[in-house]
Amino acid sequence: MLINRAQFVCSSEKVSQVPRDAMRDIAFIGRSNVGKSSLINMLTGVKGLAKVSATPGKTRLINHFLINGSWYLVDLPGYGYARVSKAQRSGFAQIILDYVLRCERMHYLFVLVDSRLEPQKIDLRFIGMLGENGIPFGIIFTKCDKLSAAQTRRNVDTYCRILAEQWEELPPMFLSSSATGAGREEILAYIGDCL
Ligand SMILES: Nc1nc2c(ncn2[C@@H]2O[C@H](COP(=O)(O)OP(=O)(O)OP(=O)(O)O)[C@@H](O)[C@H]2O)c(=O)[nH]1
Ligand SMILES: [Mg+2]
Repeated sequence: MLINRAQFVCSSEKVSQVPRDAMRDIAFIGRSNVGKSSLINMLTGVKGLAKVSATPGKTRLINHFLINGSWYLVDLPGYGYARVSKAQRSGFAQIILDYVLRCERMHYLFVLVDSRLEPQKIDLRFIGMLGENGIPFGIIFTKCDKLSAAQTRRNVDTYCRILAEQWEELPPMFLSSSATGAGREEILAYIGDCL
């Protein structure tokens, strides 16, 4: 999959406002600050296409980016943002649930998890919810430039072990770094297959 053209189309406050055309969405979700927006910029090769911030909670809306005039990359708000109330933090915002569970445009979802951390409860709950609802998804481990390859591998193995306790079949998994571009080819090839 080659990306020749990437353009911002719209930010939606609600699922009722997302584009209504027949093109498909490939969406990115994960905890606030995990690197969703950075990954969209890395994949498209367009710096600043999706707004990145060191402060969690930057992306609050559903952002559609039209790729090659024929499908969309979708940047979603993060979950688990620490500066909201505890009740909100441990739950998933309605906008996320509406889009992920009910928006028929969504063709495939990538759940981003921070490769540096041990499996986080909120990610496991989110992944569990996707499984229970039959949502097609893969996992992208982000910020792989931050640890040694061996340590990243150990963390991914731990993740697989934890998931295998609940699931017979593990989802597709990818390692990425928006800083080095690692994972770009694999992720784009997989998206190409999905579409
Ligand atoms: N070293 C490194 N830093 C990264 C990488 N990806 C993202 N970051 C940094 O992590 C911070 C958060 O990145 P964002 O892309 O804004 O994260 P997000 O998941 O979109 O965050 P929200 O929109 O707040 O949910 C920024 O400071 C990025 O520069 C990566 O692969 N490597
Ligand atoms: Mg973001």
